[in-house]
Amino acid sequence: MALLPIITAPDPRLKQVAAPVERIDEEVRRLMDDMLATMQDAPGIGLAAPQVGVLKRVIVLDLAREGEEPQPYRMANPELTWVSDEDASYEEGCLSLPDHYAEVVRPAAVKVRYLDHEGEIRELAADGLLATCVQHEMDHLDGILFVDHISALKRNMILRKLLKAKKSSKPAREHDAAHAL
Ligand code: GNR
Ligand code: NI
Repeated sequence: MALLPIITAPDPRLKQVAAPVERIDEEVRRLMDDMLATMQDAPGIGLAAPQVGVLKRVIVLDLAREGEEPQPYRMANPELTWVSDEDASYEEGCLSLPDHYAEVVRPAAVKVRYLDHEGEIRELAADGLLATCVQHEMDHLDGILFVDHISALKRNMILRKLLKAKKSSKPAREHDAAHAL
């Protein structure tokens, strides 16, 4: 299993709509496994393919804590088949918006239909953090980040800081790279 580099905002690839997977083959299975390894290493509880630069409708999730039995979900072409009327608010983070957090309101419970790593159609009923996380991951497939659900004021504050962080870290990396030659 390989660790894949995680893209951080701002990046145009995080704003694009990902394409459905046509069939679950070895390539998709490897992507799912590499994404799970990348997510666990980060560490995170979910990861969407666009975050590793692959514009396919593939997400992975695992809410198990360290020391607990892993509970990995591998999903291709996930679709919401039901959302609750009731909403819930969670403080969300995102590996593509490092070190920034905000309360996001979403449906409290959902049902998701998807293809698993064997190409079987499955349906997951989720509530709590799992419901939040699966909706957060599915948003990535449509180019939506959690900051798109909060006020423009908070969103722009976070995006400005990330842009600044990117600008100031780039020359430093080139400098390091030059010395490594
Ligand atoms: O690791 C993650 N934690 C998290 C916490 C609250 C709501 C959503 C998430 S998903 C995030 C990993 C990530 O960026 N997935 O796209
Ligand atoms: Ni995210």
